[in-house]
Amino acid sequence: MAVLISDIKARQVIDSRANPTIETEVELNNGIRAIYAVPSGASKGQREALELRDNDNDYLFSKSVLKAVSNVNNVIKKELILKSPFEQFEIDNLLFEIDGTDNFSNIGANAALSVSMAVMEAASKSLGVELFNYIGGMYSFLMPTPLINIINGGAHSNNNLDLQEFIIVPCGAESFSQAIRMSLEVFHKLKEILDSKNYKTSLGDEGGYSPELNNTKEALEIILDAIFESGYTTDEIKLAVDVASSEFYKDGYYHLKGENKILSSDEMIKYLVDLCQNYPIISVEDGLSQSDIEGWKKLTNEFKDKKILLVGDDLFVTNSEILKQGIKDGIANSVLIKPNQIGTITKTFDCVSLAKIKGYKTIISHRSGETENTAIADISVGLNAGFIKTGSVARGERTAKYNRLLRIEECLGQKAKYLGYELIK
Ligand code: 2PG
Ligand code: MG
Repeated sequence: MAVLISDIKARQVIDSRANPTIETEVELNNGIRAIYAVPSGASKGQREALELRDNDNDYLFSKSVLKAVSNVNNVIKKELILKSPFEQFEIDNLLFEIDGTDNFSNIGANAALSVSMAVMEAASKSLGVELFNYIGGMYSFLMPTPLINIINGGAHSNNNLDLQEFIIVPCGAESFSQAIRMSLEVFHKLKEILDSKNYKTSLGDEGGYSPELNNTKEALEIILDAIFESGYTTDEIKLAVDVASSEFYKDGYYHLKGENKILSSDEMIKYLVDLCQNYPIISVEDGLSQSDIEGWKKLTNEFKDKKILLVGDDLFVTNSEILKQGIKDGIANSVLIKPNQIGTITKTFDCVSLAKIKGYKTIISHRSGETENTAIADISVGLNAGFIKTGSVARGERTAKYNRLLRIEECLGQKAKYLGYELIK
């Protein structure tokens, strides 16, 4: 009997920021079922595919997704019933055809992605293989080096920190599980240090601490203290930042409110160069705004001899067309990959493939508003992506991904590789 999609049902559920989101359940005619719930960003790129919200002032602060739910149940479902779940490419193309635009501005990228991912998961379950194996087959072996966000600022917190994410990267670990162990130790030590200095240790949106520190350097210094006091060196644990600078770029200037600075593009580049000279930073994400392309060219040139990832998130929005242009312009050297920025898993893979062919590093990423779903963990291994960014080592929606990776590492056994710093050198 051919395996076919027999039912599709979407509903409204909750994300980690107490906002409504869409989840879709796909059922196959062999009884297999799979669910995917869509995450949501706070600092979104301007050119992301459309996240359809109802904008109904009287209901759930305008954030309900009932139109997206209805689009799955009433528009998409009838087109996909009796299709093979193994034809991911056709299914994802059909989603674009149903929508009629290239950014899902009709049915919503949240509606589309919920279906695309649930179909992929149903197909892998139907074959009885792990999702990462379904994605990458025998060739999947690389455990991602995690970028673990332990201090939250910017749009993910209500403190004064201008930069959005202060991250540790356990580059010197020998395995993914050792990388997690090191990160847990630093995370606990950081709490002790913050407590001892009477800073709040409440958690921000991505599970990192959200202390009232005054500026970027203070945040980096205190993380370094936590690394050293945990008995590690900066050869073993490096730092990374997500500047998320599009959030504070206005009228051609970078407004660092917490630091009370207004910087031109050139000054912002200098600010980043100085940071990287003074701290063991191996990755800078969205160092400049998505609209400051001339600045990006200079920034990339400035960093050309440094072993530092310059990551485009808002800059490329997981869109291979936009990435293609960026490669032509010679900007950045790495790309953040977020499936909900583009709306289907096929398009997500397109972007990863292009990046790899062109020598850009790939970091598979969560969103700040997450769900319990763990597919990005499997995607990171399935594609041998190299890196994953999925928040801190606290809060269930973040630990779900790390725990899934711990299971995958065990499942890969001897075959699992963790490259850490090798990926950057
Ligand atoms: C980012 C992400 C995830 P958001 O900017 O990289 O960390 O945040 O989901 O809010 O866009
Ligand atoms: Mg980002």
